[in-house]
Amino acid sequence: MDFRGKKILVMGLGRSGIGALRLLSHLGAEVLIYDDREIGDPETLDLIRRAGASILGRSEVSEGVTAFDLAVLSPGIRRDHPLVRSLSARGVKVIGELELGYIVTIPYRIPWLAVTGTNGKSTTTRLLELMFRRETPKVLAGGNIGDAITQEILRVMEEGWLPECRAVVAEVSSFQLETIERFRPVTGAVLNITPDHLDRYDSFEDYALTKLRIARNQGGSDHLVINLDDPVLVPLTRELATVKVGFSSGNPVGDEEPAAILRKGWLAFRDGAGWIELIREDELLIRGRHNMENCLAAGLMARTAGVGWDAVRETLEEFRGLPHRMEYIGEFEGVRFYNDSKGTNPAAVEKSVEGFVGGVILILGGRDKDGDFRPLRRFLGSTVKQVIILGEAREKIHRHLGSTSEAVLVEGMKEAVDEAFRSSAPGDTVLLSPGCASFDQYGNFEERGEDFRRLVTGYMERING
Ligand code: UMA
Repeated sequence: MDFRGKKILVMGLGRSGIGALRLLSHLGAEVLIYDDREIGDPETLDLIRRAGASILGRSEVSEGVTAFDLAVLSPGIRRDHPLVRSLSARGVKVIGELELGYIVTIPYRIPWLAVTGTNGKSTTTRLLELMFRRETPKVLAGGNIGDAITQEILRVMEEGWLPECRAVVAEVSSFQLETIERFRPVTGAVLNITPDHLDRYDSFEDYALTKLRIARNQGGSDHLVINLDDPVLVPLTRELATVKVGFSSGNPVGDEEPAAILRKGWLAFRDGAGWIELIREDELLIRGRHNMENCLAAGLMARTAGVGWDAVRETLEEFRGLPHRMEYIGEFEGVRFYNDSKGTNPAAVEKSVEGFVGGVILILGGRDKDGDFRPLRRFLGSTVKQVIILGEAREKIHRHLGSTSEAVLVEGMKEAVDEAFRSSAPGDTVLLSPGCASFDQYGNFEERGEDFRRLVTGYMERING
């Protein structure tokens, strides 16, 4: 598509909107912007001015005075937003920022590898990017992981190596997949599907089917890496045209042969007719069954794109985890501290806790996203010796945990960390894995994780004098 001279409406001016605005203006489009909030900060206003764009008010978008050639939606804006509905009703084509990035790269024939799933997306995306990077610096990565994909595409364009780019590695969310049209990764992955974002979707099924849109345009020459242990995901992939490549860390639900498994402490991959025991679980720096699944998925994706075994193995050996995702903070008097602030739903907490054998002091809580915490009961008195529950959802979580006497309810992070230091003994693990959003007390999960890290390290320093 030639964007020159086209009138394009960018809706939402967060990370995705800014990426889309900059890319489109670089490609010669006339960009108009709409955001529900008033855009007032000087930096953003300066960016808009430099891009030659202008901001429209609600009525200017809804009344149809301007004939837009295209509208680009930020993932946080729902498709049933009144303005999106009015645009669609007027026949304006509406695509998401991910789709925009994809169509801009079509002429360059760069293979896209895309990771989705409820949990583990960012770790898997980063692992896959690092696997490529062992072989070439010319790999482009971004998406839901943080750097908008359009932003990265523009950077690579400006640096002049887009035509030689070996691969685009993208983390894609269900929100982004809602608004794709031509998006077709040569390799996709769906890591798992468990309830999340139920405030956005009509039902869990609706959410699950949105995730599967990653394979919507795939054909017989493309690959989809799937978790064969996932009872929701496996049946949904039965009719797909793509080549399915499965991994399993324990209990496959169907009869498909896995191509990568966690077996007797080894991460093993099928290679042709045989199996390669690539690396032992205890040689890795990251922990937990979910992380092993991320490693299997990233390894499989890399192999479909021709990355060598050495690159896969070396990456797995050296990877220390992402900040706020089972990030190891340190040890104090025999107690280890982990920051898993990104664990914002109960399923993520389960996976994180499963990485330990016992002695876990679990810090839970925050803003509830209609989560079901009852499955966590099975850990009480076994893996988890104490639960510290904070934030807005603390009463509900406590109820879901059967009002256990192993719980302590506190207001915020400071009290939670004080309590954790007070009640831990050598050999224990203090794990912040909240199972909730952070917005009751923080701007985002990063701020929450940083607060935890700061409190823990501050405590250690004070006591060490
Ligand atoms: N806005 C409106 N109307 C609305 C909603 C939002 O005008 O109804 C405006 C806001 O005022 C704001 C802008 O849109 O100015 C924000 O857009 P956005 O919510 O799409 O956020 P971005 O900053 O563009 O960040 C998005 C992703 N956010 C969401 O999907 C909610 C980021 O994922 C992603 O890193 C970024 O694009 C770059 O690709 C974050 C996320 O929470 C990490 N993702 C969810 C998740 O992982 O669970 C899906």
